[in-house]
Amino acid sequence: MADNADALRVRSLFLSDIHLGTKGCQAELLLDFLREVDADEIYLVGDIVDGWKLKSGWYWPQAHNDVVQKLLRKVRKGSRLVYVPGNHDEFLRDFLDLNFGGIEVHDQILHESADGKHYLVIHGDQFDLVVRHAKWLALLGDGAYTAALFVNTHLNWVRRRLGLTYWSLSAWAKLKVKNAVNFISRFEELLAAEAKRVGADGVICGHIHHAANREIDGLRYLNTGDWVESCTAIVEHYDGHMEVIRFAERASRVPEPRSALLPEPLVPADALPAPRPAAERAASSTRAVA
Ligand SMILES: [Mn+2]
Repeated sequence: MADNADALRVRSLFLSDIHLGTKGCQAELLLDFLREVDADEIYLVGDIVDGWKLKSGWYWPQAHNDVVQKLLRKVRKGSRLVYVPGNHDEFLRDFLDLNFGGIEVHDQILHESADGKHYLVIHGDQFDLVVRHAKWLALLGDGAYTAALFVNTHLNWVRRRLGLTYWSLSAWAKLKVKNAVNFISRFEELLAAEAKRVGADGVICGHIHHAANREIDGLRYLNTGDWVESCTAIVEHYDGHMEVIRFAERASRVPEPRSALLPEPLVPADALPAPRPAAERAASSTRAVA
């Protein structure tokens, strides 16, 4: 069934923030990764194609085509493919709950793992406005929070129709590194809270290009990371165990320096909090594909 007899077979594979159509996309590494992993279900958790960038200048090399072909091939071989759009491919939000030749498109969806847990799968950009204005929204109460979620989505729809660009998280974060670190932790807390609100056991999201597998307030917070900088994915094994795969760390080819290419890293590595203790790291078990 697998393209590659030695491929790692997992129950589910979660990928986000690939940004096909931009020079920063690590399409070659992603192709290598897709050759090594097969999954019953593949979730594309947003910002797979960068529609905002494509509009300002067409960049679509063969490798980007190959990624699309590789994913479609997996569908033909029996994988279920669920596409949850993000802010950079929100043109797909006009086609929600449709099915294109075996590809399902949903704004958000619940994934049930092999061990019976429910995960809210959502890109996460819906919370940008709330994250940035969390303090005064908290003062205004529940209604303001819901309104901000609504405004966030519709404001971007209008911006897109007017040909404007999406508010840039990385540009905003660069103004102040401390902002970015705060943004990440507030984003993580909000997404975990959203999972709780919908009655799920955890959340699987993307958007901030920062892979994670940790517990927040009794909820499992999983972030798929990205294929611009970190080359990470989440896999669910057949026992329901979730794992972050950091492909760049084991790949023989080291990615070229991305300094000149956009999008840029959200937070410089040295600005991030110190690594967690080894025991805790083991618990969230990060390892490369064998
Ligand atoms: Mn995004």
